Amino acid sequence: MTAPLRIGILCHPTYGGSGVVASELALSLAARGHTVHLFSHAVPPRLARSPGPVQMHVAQGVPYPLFHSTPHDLAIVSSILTLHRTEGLDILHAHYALPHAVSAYLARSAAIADRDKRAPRMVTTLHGTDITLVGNDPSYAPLTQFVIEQSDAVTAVSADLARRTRENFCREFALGPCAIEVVPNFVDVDLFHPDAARDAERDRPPRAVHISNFRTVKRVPWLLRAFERATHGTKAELLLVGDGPDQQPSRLLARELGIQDRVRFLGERDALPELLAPADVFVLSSSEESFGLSALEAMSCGTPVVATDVGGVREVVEDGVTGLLAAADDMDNFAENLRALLFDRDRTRAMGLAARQSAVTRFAREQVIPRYEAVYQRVLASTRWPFP
Ligand code: GMT
Repeated sequence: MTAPLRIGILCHPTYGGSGVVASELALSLAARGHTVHLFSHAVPPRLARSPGPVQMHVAQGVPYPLFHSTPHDLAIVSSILTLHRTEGLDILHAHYALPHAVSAYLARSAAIADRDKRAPRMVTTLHGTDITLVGNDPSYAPLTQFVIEQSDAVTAVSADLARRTRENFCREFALGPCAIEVVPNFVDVDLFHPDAARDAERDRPPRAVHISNFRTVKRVPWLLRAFERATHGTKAELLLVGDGPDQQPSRLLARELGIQDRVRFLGERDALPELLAPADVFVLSSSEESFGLSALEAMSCGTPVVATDVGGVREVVEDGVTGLLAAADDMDNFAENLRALLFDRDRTRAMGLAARQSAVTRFAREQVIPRYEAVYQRVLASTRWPFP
């Protein structure tokens, strides 16, 4: 346990991914005695259902006819400044480079302009598409690079993401952005537990489960085709949890493939451990995936993973031990892996035990949170420019 700090966390209020990581981090830091403020344009669902003592600042900004959309990222900067000028903040921790590292940079710059010797230090955590898809688009790339370079510390959720960030964004002359530290995502292994739901239906058909935001990168239509190939002529079922742009097209495709009776679209749910623990397999078919937080939550529930071998997925899922991986363009292999695990309960059980073990020993929340605290302590001890 380190000395209590005043920490401001900036994040997207998403149902999954970085919104979950930021909310769980905020709650864990508060439980460890830090004063934690969370800034977003809405309350992230994972925070909303917790009684933890995190102070939430919803900054939405004022709509004005000149604005095409309300700039809530600027309202977040003002909200941070108001708090810093009254109560003080030691750390600003931005999750997902855009726009949060930009907001943190602006808030820190304003505090420095105040000639405030206690201007907060700025930590940026890169999550994935902020580097691989959105952040490296020419419309944002120079800004992404700038805020990476201006951060007092940068962390990435996998070694693969750190490598890709270095390749795409690190310049020789910069002050130290290449020292990107890998701090992996984490899981509450008590909440995401194999006993989260006892399986009453002993004789039910084999079941796969998928959780995502149904964006193109998750390739849910591809998953439906692979599932059909793996389970043709069987009663195996697929539960799809979450919502997003590809949900409606996927419903139509399930009908077209004739699997509509075996595929259920559950929408966004809070009861994730109860859905993950009884499943035989968790499936993830992304074309890009820096980490795969849902796969880790499944592993913690003792459910092995069938996934595409992209990005940082192999740092989470050990091929042949805690799950099976296939090349992203190899649907035959993916379907073969899915069939192999869905219809061999002994093998699935053995891999599920290994998955749980891996989650507990490598990704438990208690192991990862101190690594963020160490980053905070390091940047606070640093005398790096531009602090007065
Ligand atoms: O871009 C997305 O689809 C969402 C994004 C996010 O910021 O929530 O997900 C990324 O961050 C998660 C939390 O660190 C990782 O578990 C996901 O793998 C990552 N998504 C991708 O890389 C596609």
